[in-house]
Amino acid sequence: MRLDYITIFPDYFSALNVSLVGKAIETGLLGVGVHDLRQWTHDLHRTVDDTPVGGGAGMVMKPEPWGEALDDLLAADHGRSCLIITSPSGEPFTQAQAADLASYDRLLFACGRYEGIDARVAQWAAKSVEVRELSLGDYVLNGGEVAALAMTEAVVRLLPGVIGNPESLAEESYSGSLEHLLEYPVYTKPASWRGLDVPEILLSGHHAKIAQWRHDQAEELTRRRRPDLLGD
Ligand code: J9N
Repeated sequence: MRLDYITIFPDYFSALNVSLVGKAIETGLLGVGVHDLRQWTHDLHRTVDDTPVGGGAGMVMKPEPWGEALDDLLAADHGRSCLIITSPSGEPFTQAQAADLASYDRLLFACGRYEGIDARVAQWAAKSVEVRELSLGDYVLNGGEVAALAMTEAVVRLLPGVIGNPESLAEESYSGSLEHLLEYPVYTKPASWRGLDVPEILLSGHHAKIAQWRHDQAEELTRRRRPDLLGD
């Protein structure tokens, strides 16, 4: 998979060289490009923003640098591509979105700042590439960089060969068999630590009873923290 990011803060993306994503880059499973939006400006001050037409607070990102950046980065054919525009007004990014995006050959993230990118940029881009406006969640960030990094990690770990043991993917919250439940609590050794004991059932060796206990725990936790996931 090929990943490109357009941003005015390229330094955020040094985090991509760490951990699983970093490994995937090293092994050639991933190709990454980080692009400073200001390289597509032409004025002395490398201006990327302007005041909103119609009035209002804050600044809006100008369409011209984005247009030129996308012209350049979409010029070559990279296979099935999706342009992702991170925005608090986007569709919610979910595990299902992550799984879907993992099937693309190329993802291009447009990371906005200020009050957003002039709406014509998404309109123009949609003439030549699939565009998704996605939100990381119902809170406001200063820019799209952190959202793009979070989405990247959620997608990349689903690519074949990135996670050593695919079973660990199937068992977790929001996917596979426990689709609508949070994960049950987990323990490791020692069996007793600072006066706190691992639940006895987990030491019993009764696999069916352990599976039942975990399911009950997951259900109770979900009822308490995320009743919206149960839908009843
Ligand atoms: N979920 C989400 C995205 C954002 C952004 S993108 C660009 C600025 C703010 N905030 N929250």
